[in-house]
Amino acid sequence: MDALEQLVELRVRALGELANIDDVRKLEFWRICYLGKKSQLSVALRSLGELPLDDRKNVGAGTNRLRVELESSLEQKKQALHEAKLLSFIQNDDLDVSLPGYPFPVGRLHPVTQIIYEINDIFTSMGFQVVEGPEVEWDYYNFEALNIPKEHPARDSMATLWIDREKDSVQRQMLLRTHTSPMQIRFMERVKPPLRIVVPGKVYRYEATDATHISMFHQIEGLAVDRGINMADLKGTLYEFARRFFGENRKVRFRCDYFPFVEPGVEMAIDCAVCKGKGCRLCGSSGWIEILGAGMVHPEVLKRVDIDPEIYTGFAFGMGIERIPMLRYGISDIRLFYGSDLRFLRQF
Ligand code: YSA
Repeated sequence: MDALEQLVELRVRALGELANIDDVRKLEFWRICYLGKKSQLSVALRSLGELPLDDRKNVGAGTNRLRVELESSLEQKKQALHEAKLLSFIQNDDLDVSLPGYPFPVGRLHPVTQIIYEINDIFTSMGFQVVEGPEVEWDYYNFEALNIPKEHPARDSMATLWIDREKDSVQRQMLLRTHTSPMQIRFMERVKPPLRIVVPGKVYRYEATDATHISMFHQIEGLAVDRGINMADLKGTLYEFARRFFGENRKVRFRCDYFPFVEPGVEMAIDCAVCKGKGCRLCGSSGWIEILGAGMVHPEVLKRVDIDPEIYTGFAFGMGIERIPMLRYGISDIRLFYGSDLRFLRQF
């Protein structure tokens, strides 16, 4: 039998056997036998070079044609077996296609992250740019440059977590930032007015926890510096934020406050969502919850970053983020955000 006759005989045998196969395991044996590396077809292809030149072209083309035919017959058979199996499942009632599938767990953003994005959106729509800064900070940026030198009583209001305090020199002491205000300095060192930024991020304080205080929380800093900025711009911006975030009907209160890096300084509070201003555990019976400190940027702070306070003025604010969703949804304890209780977190 010459090579071409052998191919014809191989084709009849292979397709005949394939037609009788009725399960996937046997199909794999068939594949190895007729298309595998040691199959008659592969050996024939490899030994083409040994044939006389005249036969080589015909036998080569025939072998390749047969390989393509066997491969496509294999695919068709696989598909047919698969469909037959599915059909038998349905006919024997082994498969109920109307059953619901397995639930696929989908993650979501933490409520505090969702709130940060929402606040960012409100301020960016008012022309503010979002920037971020380091959580491990130098004493200089966290305190000194903000008019809070060593031994200043304002340091006591921000119980600080220090890093390697003893080892470092006085100028180079490191800490976990107690507020986002250091980014005012860092940004104004690099960028000169006009400027408008918000800075969201984590801050740390060595504090006892209660319903409204925790030792790691988030703040968002705001800073706007330009010619002719005044207190009305600060109040207008914060009123607009409160109106867009909490709605028209919530009450907002401004009171004088002291921060060494502003002059004058204010605090802003919103009426308590839990007791509707009557007084409860969350608001310490006052009916109000303080959400931010703010004021006009102190001239000394501007001078420190080479901005002339005779030409430029600015306002700044620092808002505690966790207290914002507490006010909006009436959440009575700040610790719920970090308790990892999915029953709480899944509500947002
Ligand atoms: C003031 C003036 C400016 O021009 C700019 C910023 C500021 C704010 C200042 N840096 C600051 O941190 N003030 S603050 O100590 O009163 O904190 C600001 C807000 O953070 C508070 O109003 C409160 O909402 C939140 N906060 C403070 N301690 C907290 C806390 N939230 C949760 N847990 C704590 N322990």
